[in-house]
Amino acid sequence: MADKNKDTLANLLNEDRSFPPHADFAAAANVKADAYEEAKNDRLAFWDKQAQRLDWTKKWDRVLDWSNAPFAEWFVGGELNVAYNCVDRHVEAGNGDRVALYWEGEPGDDRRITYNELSAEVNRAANTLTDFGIEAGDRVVIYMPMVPEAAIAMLACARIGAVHSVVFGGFSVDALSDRIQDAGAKMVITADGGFRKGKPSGLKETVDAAVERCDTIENVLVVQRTKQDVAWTSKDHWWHETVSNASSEHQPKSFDSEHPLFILYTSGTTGKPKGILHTSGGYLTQTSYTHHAVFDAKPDSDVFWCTADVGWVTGHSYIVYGPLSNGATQVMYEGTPDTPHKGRFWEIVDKYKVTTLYAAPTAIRTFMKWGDDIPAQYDLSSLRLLGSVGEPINPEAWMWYREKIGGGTAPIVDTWWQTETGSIMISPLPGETATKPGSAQVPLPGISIDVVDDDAKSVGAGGGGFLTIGEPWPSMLRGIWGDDERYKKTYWSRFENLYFAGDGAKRDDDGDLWLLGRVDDVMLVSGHNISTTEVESALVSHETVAEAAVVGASDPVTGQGIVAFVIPRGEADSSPEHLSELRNHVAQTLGPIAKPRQVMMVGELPKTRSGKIMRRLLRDIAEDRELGDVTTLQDSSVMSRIKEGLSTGSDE
Ligand code: 6R9
Repeated sequence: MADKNKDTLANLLNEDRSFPPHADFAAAANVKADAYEEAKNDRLAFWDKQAQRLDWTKKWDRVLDWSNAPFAEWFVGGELNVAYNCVDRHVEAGNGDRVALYWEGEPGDDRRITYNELSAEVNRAANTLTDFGIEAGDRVVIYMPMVPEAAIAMLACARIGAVHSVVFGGFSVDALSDRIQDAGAKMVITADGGFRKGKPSGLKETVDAAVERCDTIENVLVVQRTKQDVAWTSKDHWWHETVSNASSEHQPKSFDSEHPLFILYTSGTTGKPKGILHTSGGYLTQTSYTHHAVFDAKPDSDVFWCTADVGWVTGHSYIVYGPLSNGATQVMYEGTPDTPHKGRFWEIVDKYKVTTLYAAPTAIRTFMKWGDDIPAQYDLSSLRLLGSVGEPINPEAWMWYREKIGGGTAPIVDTWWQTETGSIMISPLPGETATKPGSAQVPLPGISIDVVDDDAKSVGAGGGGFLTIGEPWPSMLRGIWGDDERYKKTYWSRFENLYFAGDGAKRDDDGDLWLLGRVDDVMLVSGHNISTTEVESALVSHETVAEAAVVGASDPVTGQGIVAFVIPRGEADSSPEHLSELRNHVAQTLGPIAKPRQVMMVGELPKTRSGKIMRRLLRDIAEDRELGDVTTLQDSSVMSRIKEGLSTGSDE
């Protein structure tokens, strides 16, 4: 480094707004300040207590075995059935008539499924899987649109101890067949297609092509959703001709707490996707507890809506396992937010009187761009709590969410976690924490997080560095499927005895945590490590900017220069004066070191299916290189549109 800058990651952004929960919310909150104290006094006793939220057929002997670190075992010796916990026990408790899922199709068709009905359908599906020869431990790949059968298929696997691996319904033949092969799956559950952007979008043909390359697949179960024409092979079976005719009686077996529950592939930054492995008892304990604590879940009055796709970990933990283990009533929506019109989400909130909405910053920024008048046309007064996940939420977008969606009163929980962590790790407690726009704030009770420098030393208030997790947690990944060495190397080798999450973070003067993006994306400008998040948030705080992505492009003078890609809020103004104003705005907000070398106006940004900006591809553009791997893009044609429409402003 050119100068003696000691900070691992610069801390540039200051935010002093803070919003305590209102008194009524605080008084009725599920979890209060004493939980932190309790967990601090005895972390394992705290998790022992949370595991009792579930019904176990055999009690565990030990809460944690960490003797084979970094391979954890939680609730050792305990046995349970995950699907029983998510379905049957609510029926047995007398809540069979409660709606489990309000499902809304994109074209406007809808279904309501009670816990009684969910139980019968999960049982039928479990019997069908067994008829197809699926046994405990076998892998089943689920490649589905957002229909109730996706959740039912997951629960049916869990019920018989089969390991599901959900693959995003938008992935290509290559991506699907790689995952089937890596998991050694015996069966695929899919659909003819799903409705997206106003038309049927086929899935079956992708499965056909993938299955041709995978001889481990014996049967393919197909839900009929769009009724489009599909090719048929001897391995194919319609859901409505098999599952619908199966018995609705099924006796659940108990499985070991450490029995594998699912594999979920994450792309990682490079190379072969990693099959993140999760097991049963610990995973369900923490998803159940966090849904209860972070979303203040009141199952007899709340309507919870997590807008994630089931193919993302967020859909696993906060559509399926967390909420259903708590007996929640939920909304599930098939389609895109702008079909048939841009008020679709708010129409759904209004229709089902949604109380708790959990969405990604990318969606919130898009709504902000579409304008305040759209949500204003709907009655959103049922909303009492809002959540955010997937990326840092810019303070400006946070304020908009609070004011325009939350009526200026609903608390916002900004929840940090990963596929690997299985459940939420850092978040405000909505009845306790005075929330700050843009900060995920504090580790949940029972979770130990630290921000450290290169030498693994805590950075303290005001410092920036690497986000790490100190102690094992119940829903942690148990490894990478088939590759123990890669697990150790990826997560446990950077710092001794610390899990390294790959994210940068800082602590503010109150000790609250601010996530700063992936450390791979950090920009090195004149010897200072500058996070993408802070520069992007500074840009979004300008009234003309809806969304921004910044990257470091190599620069002969400064090492790297900051190049910003900006989506305008209203009419695009790419005049040199305006672009220069944006650059100066960043310099004024964060200091001259963070001033972008160049600002480009774009119509869209390259994103993954869960809405994360793929900065690596923008770096290729900024450095005028050929594009790298684009297979995990949500929309693979976006890059050429961005390149065509570039309008640039800089001093040069
Ligand atoms: C749940 C999920 C994990 C990565 C994570 C981080 C980013 C997620 C965030 C956040 C800032 C938040 N991330 N939530 N960054 N604030 N509230 O997104 O899992 O798809 O595995 O991604 O997402 O960079 O490391 P996954």
